[in-house]
Amino acid sequence: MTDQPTGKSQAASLEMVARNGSVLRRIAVRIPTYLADIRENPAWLPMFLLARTMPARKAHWLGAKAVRRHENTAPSIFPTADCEQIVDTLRASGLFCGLALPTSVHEEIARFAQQTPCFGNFSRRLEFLPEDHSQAEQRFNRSILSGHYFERALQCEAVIALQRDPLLTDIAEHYLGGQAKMITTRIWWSFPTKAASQADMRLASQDKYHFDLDDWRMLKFFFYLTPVNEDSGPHVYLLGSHKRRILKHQLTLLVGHPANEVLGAYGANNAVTIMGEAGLGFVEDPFGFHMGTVAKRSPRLMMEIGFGVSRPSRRRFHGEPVIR
Ligand SMILES: O=C(O)CCC(=O)C(=O)O
Repeated sequence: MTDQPTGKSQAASLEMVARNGSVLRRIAVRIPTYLADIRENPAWLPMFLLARTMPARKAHWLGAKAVRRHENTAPSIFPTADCEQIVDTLRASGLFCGLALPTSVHEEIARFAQQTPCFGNFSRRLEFLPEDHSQAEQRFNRSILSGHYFERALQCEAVIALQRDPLLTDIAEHYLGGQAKMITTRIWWSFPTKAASQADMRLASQDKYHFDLDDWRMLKFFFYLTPVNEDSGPHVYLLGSHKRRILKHQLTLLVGHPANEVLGAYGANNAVTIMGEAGLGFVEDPFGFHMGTVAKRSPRLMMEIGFGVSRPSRRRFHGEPVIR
């Protein structure tokens, strides 16, 4: 006699098949990017496999070198920021919020972004001016969730000035150690759109708590270049999750996990939603769980300057995945 599945057990196994299918799709969409990373730098693979485990991370942190002495540094555009206080806050909670870009700087970067064509959904085939977002959706016959500038970001002088600001290097070196080096510079839009595909949502990592594994130790500076409220896709960070990891999240290849699981493990009351005026800057250890949320009504323009401790990847420097 064979066991007949009950309605309940049938529903449970269908749910499991669906969940496994979605996990495989999430891994599959990133495989071309992972293969490109390994080809460019074989040391990326051990990092990717091990840096998610707490023992390997802790061992790696032991290699942090003393901070270098810099002679004749230019004045910072953040004259009142206190490096030591920011680093202490980062160590304790993983997040420091409260940098402010001078108006002239954030306006120059936003103007550059408005006048420069961006690439939709990370695809160089979907090129359009941000003000033409709706027409571009019609022209390409698909919803467009994000618009990236990739290497074009470096055509803007204010971006270069911000990259070179001594405060950013100072904070990165005091937090990550003397090996700290810049590994990313990105500017991108999050656009309100209807019916974004699951694949595009996955690539944009929107509405999904995840941690970053682009290097053993990382620090990211984010700056809002448009005002951000609950309707324009605010960034969310889970305080304290940069130094804890439940075993399940150390032993899986996935970096994104369901909100209920993440909030249950690291505390829903630790979730901070960051909103503010254009020019607001915050710094985070992206090993802590975080996410961008979907822009519901107004677009968000964001800039990131990231630091790590390994040789930067040319492609990852501007956040460009390999898409097929
Ligand atoms: O768009 C955002 O706010 C989040 C970006 C992000 O998740 C990342 O850089 O890892």
